Amino acid sequence: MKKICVCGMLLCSWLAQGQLLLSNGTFDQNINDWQSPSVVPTWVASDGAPTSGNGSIEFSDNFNNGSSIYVDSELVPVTPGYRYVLATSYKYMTGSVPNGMSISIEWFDDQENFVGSYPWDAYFNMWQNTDQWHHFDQHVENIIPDATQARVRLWVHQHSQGSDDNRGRFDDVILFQDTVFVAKFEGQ
Ligand SMILES: [Ca+2]
Repeated sequence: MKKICVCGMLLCSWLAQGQLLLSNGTFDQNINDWQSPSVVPTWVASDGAPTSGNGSIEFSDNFNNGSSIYVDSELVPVTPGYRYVLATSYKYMTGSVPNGMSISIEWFDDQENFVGSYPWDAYFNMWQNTDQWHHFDQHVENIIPDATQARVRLWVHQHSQGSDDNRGRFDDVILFQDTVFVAKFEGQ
């Protein structure tokens, strides 16, 4: 509970300063600005993480071949060499726990050419209580010199067998530029 409170304070602080890059990370009214070529996400009006409250995004599949499904945010401007905070709340429900859930950033240049995707180690702890909201956050450095735009990708990883649903719910997704300038580019 203490961690949730701290997170809530930080989110409120960032919201007040207008520094959040994603236009709709709280899903308070809808899931606008998020899309996916692989699944149809749904808006959950009656559930949400404690910080922003009701309104969250959910998607699922039961094509259990070990593949993954995802939903993307809109493209937002980022600055090469800077550090970013990547955070979200997540939840999985009894009877439809996915094989895994994670979050990553897709990086693009000025022309919207894809230039990279990482971090790949941002897998959530799936050994916590079901039917409860949990928090994940991580620092990510923009180490690609041409990466001036980015989008957040929310992942649900499917089981490799069986017919169970893999259902993941996300809320309070944050991409935020930290004040730390890193300037440590790939290959340098
Ligand atoms: Ca919410």
